[in-house]
Amino acid sequence: MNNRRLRTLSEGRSSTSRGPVVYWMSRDQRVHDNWALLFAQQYAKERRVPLVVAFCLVPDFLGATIRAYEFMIGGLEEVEQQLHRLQIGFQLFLGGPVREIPRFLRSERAVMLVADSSPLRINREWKTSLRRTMDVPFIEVDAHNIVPCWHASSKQEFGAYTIRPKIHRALPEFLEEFPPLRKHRFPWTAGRKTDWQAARASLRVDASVGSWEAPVPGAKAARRVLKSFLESNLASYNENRNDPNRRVQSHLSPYLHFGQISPHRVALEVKARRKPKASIDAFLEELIVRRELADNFCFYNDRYDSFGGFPAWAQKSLNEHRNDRREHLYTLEQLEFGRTHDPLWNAAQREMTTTGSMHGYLRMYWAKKILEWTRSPDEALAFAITLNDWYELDGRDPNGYAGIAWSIGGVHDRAWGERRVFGKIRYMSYEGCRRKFDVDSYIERWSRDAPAVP
Ligand code: FAD
Ligand code: FO1
Repeated sequence: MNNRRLRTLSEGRSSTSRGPVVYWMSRDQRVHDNWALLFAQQYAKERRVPLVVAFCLVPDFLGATIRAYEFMIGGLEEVEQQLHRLQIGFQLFLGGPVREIPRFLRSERAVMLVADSSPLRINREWKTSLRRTMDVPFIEVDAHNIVPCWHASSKQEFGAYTIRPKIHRALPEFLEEFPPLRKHRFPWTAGRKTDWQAARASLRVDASVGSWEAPVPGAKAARRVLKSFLESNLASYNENRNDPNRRVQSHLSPYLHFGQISPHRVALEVKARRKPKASIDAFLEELIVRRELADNFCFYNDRYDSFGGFPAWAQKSLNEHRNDRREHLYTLEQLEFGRTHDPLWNAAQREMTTTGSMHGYLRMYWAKKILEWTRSPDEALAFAITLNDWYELDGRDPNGYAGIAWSIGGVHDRAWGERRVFGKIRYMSYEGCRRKFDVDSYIERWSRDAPAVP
């Protein structure tokens, strides 16, 4: 494995213990195509010791509702079954990693801790606390990005145009086939089957979000979704991806968010198709460049979810327009229930609340209108993040924070012509949407079928 995918968080002391290597899984919730697990197995094999995957189920996470947790837990049940067949242990903890992981390492006399990587603050704070207590080597592996985030760039990038050449230069080195994960020859005998009912009962999350059309979770389902995209929609992706009525996008983002499928695997499969080039290039631009740009933003900018994280030109311009008169002002509740004067916005909100996923093109319009209809850019940002993280199955993700910061705060964008409330932030209009797609059909679709939000 390419050692640039990992970094040492703590040297620790080497020990002669026969205890396991522990992979603390968090962002990359899959067994196959997972560089963190592959690295952990390689080390466990060299030491001739068992390998255990530990997952810490926290009772609440950044506003996630029961929908997101159900999707995640469904995927984790599959992880446990697959690991069992490979003689790799699985241990679920009901509680945070800062308490659970050091205890587990001590009780098992573990020889190493391996973690996957996420640029979100909560994940980094967990790691900072864990480092302090660690007396075995603690290794972080970027199993989510194709080009490891710390290797792609050493600073916050201005936009896609600055990170794109760096990523494209590094792809030949990193976009390689995965080796297989093997049946582990040194089984961990202390494990017991997980009580998933107890796990569900331990959650303290909002369960009142109403019924919805839940996608099937897990790695196998993710493969089916990918297959169907490759066969039916990839060919017209370039032409139709911005039309919310055609629904040609991959619908992979919830699986990617929870790590149930690796972006690296998706890229390999898409590249293998070879044709049509325009669609393949357009899709890989989103999957690799835009997605890894979002990770770069959160990795190097601690204020990725606040006004202070916007570029200086955007802060200045938005500040100059703070006192502009707003034609419409809505509360969080009015927005949540889609009670604005704009039927397109209400329909998009309904698509999100009923399916857990709004079409990508409308996400931009949706967030920009929140800027237009709230009292300040800070309030707009807070409302957009709250709604996105409550309802989107793929929410609570660097892509979400970057997408919202792009829409409201000009992140990764440039200054545009000055206008009321927006200042120099790029504007989007209802009429502009009309020119792009059949707005009436979209409104009709999401007013007719959608059950009411409770
Ligand atoms: P496809 O078009 O099939 O794209 C494939 C993959 O490429 C996506 O799954 C995603 O991983 C990546 N991708 C696509 N567009 C972008 C983009 N603009 N930026 C970064 N990566 C991208 N994405 C999330 O994953 N979670 C979010 O919470 C989220 N919130 C957003 C909020 C706003 C306001 C905006 C403007 C964008 C947001 N996005 C978010 C990015 C994008 O809209 C979604 O990733 C995409 O719509 C998901 O659908 P898909 O998987 O069918 O996409
Ligand atoms: N990561 C964990 O390690 N434990 C959890 O209990 C957990 C819950 C969770 C719920 C919703 C969600 O969207 C993400 C969640 N994650 C959890 C984190 C996730 O796997 C990612 O690391 C981050 O969201 C970054 O993409």
